[in-house]
Amino acid sequence: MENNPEDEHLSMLVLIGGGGHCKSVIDAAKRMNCFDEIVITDPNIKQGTRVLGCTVAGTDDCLEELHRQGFEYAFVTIGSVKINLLREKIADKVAALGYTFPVIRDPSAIVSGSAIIGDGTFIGKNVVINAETKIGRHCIINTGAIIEHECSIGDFTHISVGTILCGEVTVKDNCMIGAGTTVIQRININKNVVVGANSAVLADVEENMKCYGIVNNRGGV
Ligand code: JB2
Repeated sequence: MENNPEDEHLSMLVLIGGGGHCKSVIDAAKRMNCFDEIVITDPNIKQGTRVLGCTVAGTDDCLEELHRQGFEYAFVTIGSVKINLLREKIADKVAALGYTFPVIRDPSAIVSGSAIIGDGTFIGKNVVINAETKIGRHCIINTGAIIEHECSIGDFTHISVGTILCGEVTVKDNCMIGAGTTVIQRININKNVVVGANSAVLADVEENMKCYGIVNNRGGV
């Protein structure tokens, strides 16, 4: 499932978005030791600027030319603190240009051999992903998150730093689970949900909800 580079040929990667999340991804990508060249596109950072040793090549208008030059891999490094629609829009555009999306997984992460990770997903430092978990495309599983056995995470969902999903939790597409949240076992969180930082999710959450604190059957704090 992991769409990652073979050792034999030059692996060139474009990161889309040069802010804070990009730095986390660069650090992990370098530690993976499988990309020979990494550049960045960003409309708000001057061309030629270096970010952790990687050059800003220009705006997203460069993506077509970079692909022609041999950049085969791309990765959306715009994080988010809300619903991830911009990430989705950019991923569609970049896929149409012919790029392949790798999984970028920091070597410190512990990922079960029976877990399935979708293309374009980031797995940060000290993440644990346990047996038979499925994670969709273009997700962010950020530093120190624990995703227990048999969880299911949709596409473009962001599990923020230090979050714990207990066993058999489902989190659907385009969700943002805030830092330090715990979701107890067998809970279903529907699509487009935002859960505030440090919450405890004890009941299922309907789609398009924003919730925080102790999320119980009364739907709130
Ligand atoms: O359309 C775009 C675009 N829109 C914004 N194309 C490209 N190539 N880049 C775009 N950007 C760029 O994304 C902005 O110009 C900016 O440089 C970058 C976003 O950086 P920022 O540091 O504001 O946020 P972030 O998304 O890298 O990080 C957030 O998400 C992470 C997961 C923060 O909340 C972090 O604290 C968090 N860890």
